[in-house]
Amino acid sequence: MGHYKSNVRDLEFNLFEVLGLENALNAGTWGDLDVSTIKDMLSEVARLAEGPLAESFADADRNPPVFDTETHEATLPEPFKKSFKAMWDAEWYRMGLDEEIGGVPVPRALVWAIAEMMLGAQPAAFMYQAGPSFANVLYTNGTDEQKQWAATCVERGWGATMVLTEPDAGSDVGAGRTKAIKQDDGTWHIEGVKRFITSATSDDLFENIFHLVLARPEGAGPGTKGLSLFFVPKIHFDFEKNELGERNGVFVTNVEHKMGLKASTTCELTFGGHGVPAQGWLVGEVHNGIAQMFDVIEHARMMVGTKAISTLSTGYLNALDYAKARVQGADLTQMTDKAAPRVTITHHPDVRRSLAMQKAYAEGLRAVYLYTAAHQDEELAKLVSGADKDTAFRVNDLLLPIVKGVGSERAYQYLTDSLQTYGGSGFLQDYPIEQYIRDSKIDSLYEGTTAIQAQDFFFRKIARDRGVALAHVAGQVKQFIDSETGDDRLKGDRALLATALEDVQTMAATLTGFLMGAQEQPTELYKVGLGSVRFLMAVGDLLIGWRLLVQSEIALAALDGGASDKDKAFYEGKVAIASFFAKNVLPELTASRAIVAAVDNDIMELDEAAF
Ligand code: ST9
Ligand code: FAD
Repeated sequence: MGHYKSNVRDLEFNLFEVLGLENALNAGTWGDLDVSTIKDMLSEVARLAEGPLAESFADADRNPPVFDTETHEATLPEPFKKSFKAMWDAEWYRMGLDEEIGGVPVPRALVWAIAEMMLGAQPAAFMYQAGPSFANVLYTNGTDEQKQWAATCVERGWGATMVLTEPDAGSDVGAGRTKAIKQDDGTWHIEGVKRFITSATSDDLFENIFHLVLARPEGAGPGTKGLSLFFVPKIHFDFEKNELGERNGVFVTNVEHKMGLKASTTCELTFGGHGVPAQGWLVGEVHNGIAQMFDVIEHARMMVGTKAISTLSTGYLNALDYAKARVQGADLTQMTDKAAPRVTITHHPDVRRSLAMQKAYAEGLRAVYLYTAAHQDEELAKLVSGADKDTAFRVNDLLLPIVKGVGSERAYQYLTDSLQTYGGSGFLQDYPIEQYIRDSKIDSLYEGTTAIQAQDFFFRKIARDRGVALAHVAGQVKQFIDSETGDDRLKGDRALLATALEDVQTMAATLTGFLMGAQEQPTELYKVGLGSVRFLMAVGDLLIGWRLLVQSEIALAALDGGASDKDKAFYEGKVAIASFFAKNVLPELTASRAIVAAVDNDIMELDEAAF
């Protein structure tokens, strides 16, 4: 048995009992896909994830890729390549792609449920599998000819990268200096050095790699709006003859040594620095690079959040197994009786508290990412929240920084609780948790750091949206608070949720006040910057609390209806954990509200020397 523990029961619960996916299947959008096929798919992926995909997880960490400066290529460990091949050959990457490029239409919530398990088992392998979904972005944004290329990329199984970052352009993508020079034949020569590029070398996993590169055409304006998106293959390809050609002038010039996620190559990529031009093609023949690249980024941000959440889930399930078996100390009520029987550590209140927090965040965040995914399909969004197409799009946009920003921060935070559950053993490489922690730290960094997610959330997804999506989601929370189902058993928790909603709405109003105030006094904007991560995390807690209580209501009904013995513990766990979260976490939002209300600029006025 490998390190990875899936939670298929919870995925099924979310998809069917909570989101009611079965009702959307009748729309016909996804052919004759039915409930039993979906359940079969989930168990098939779980088998793959827990088995061959997870198998090389630790080995790939201990024997990371080796870079050869002569060939500009890295060698990946063989066991990792075997795991990758097992996943690739199963062709799950086709799920959700456009049919015209070889895809299979399925609901996005299912795409991400499947992705969750692969990401938890072997995240680096999943990331090497980006080719088909990046080809889909080329398909959506490309010219008719480029659409054909996209189909070829999938058919021939090419790898892919997203290429934004430069040494002086990280969060500030618009500071990028990589140039694009137009050629007489309509193609472009790209010149510059990019860094931190994931999967830019991948041994012999693929016959070719296509890079989606942001570069600035000569004479274009500053900032992100002056960037254009280019398709740059590693090896030239004659799409008419279907033949590989010469090496293009884009070379990997370094592979980083990292804290975790070591099997994933993180590369410096040099364009046009080796005597061969790096030839690129302008995507869609339009200069709209940042918007096109955000089609990739939105997928990648969802992927990163799901990766983090999946890692927390397997961390918790591993810790739970350990806690059930580890005997240490006596029950607290018998602490003075030195001869009292020794108990498993699950008997200790503090271990229970910690396991409950891990379970609440793992399952609560899963519920949030799947709710978000439900808004990536018109049919399901309508059923889940009554959102029309436009609202569904906005809700998805609103929730992406929660999935990515809150998912990554909370996963990392509570994985340290999973490690703590093991005591000193957690510090050892005999167990997977220390690697989980190292591998998941990156999730709060790439694809926009948490600070960037928080600003995106407030400035773009709330203020610029004029609060439309936020009001829709808050309306859904309010509807739940005001409903009577679950009777008295949920009354206290609903009251806690009502206070949390009010706290979040007040925080949103406070930050909006600072934003308005900035028209008169620009430094008021600092207050938004000082409060925005706290606000992001608070909204995350509100949504987790809400989705857990929705689950509790469904679980109570199932228990009242006489759940099978097999399901009873599952539902009881749902009820207990929702209530635990409501009582132990939601009240903290009242303190956050007070802190945000009292934000001042003292720290901004402090001389740097005083730090
Ligand atoms: C990276 C990669 O870190 C890490 C991992 C790679 C893994 C690859 C594998 C992935 C596999 C995925 C598979 C999925 C499928 C699975 C299926 C399996 C079964 N939303 O605010 P402005 C646009 S890569 C949409 O003025 P600034 C918009 O066009 C590096 N669009 O920004 C806007 O124009 P307008 C990642 C947005 O001040 C324009 O940008 N690096 C959004 O110029 C300008 O907007 C980063 O993420 C949005 N949220 O620039 C950089 N926001 O306003 C982080 C902006 O007219 N930095 N646009 O609509 C930022 O995000 C900055 O805020 C900034 C600021 C660069 C946008
Ligand atoms: P900086 O932008 O220098 O940030 C440093 C600190 O300052 C952070 O805490 C940040 O939150 C804060 N900060 C910066 N600006 C602001 C601001 N305006 N407001 C508030 N706080 C701010 N890039 C790609 O293009 N493609 C890839 O495939 C890719 N893969 C990666 C894989 C790995 C393993 C790593 C480490 C990075 C990868 N990246 C990739 C780059 C990644 O997206 C960037 O590292 C990230 O966007 C942050 O940029 P930076 O490292 O330059 O940090």
